[in-house]
Amino acid sequence: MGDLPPRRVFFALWPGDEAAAHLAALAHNLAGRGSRLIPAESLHMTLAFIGAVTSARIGQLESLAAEVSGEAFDLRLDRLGFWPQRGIVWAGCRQSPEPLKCLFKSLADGLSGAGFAIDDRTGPVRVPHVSLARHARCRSLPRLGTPIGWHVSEFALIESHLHPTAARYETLAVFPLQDAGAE
Ligand code: 2AM
Repeated sequence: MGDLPPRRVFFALWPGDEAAAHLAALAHNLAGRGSRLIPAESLHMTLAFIGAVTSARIGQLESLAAEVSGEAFDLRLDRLGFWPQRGIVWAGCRQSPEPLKCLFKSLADGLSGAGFAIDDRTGPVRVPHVSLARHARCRSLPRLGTPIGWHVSEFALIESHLHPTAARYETLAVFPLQDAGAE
């Protein structure tokens, strides 16, 4: 029996339907002709991109994520950005919420403890963001009037299936975050 092909996975926060619809509408208004809008059901905030792993290692990722401790929190996206090299229009936070930083740290510690490297192309200073459109050309961005957000009560392990025009994302497992004040 041949080796199974590697699977491309990452951990992410997924918006609820309402926030996703707002973000998709925003993307529609911002991105110019020729850009590739990310559909509402695919919008997400990546926590940690792992990349290609064998199926056997997916079980390991699920076990370490189940050990991650994190608190539920409200995420408010109140800033727009543009990365010209990849033509990405994104929404992010002026200031990262503390529970998001703690969640990332706890997950990153678990990953490095198990020998996984995080491949973060936003650079040494992480920029948590939701990509809204790719291949965009943008001269200027408006200020984001009303922040868009959602209550983050879980994070997920996602598999990315690459297709010629877009990726399709499949949720492999979700991991609940604790409500503040819960025992
Ligand atoms: P992006 O939206 O800024 O491209 C799935 O590919 C998700 O993982 C995307 O949200 C993507 O971010 C993110 N990601 C982060 N680092 C990545 C990398 N090195 N390669 C591919 N995707 C990466």
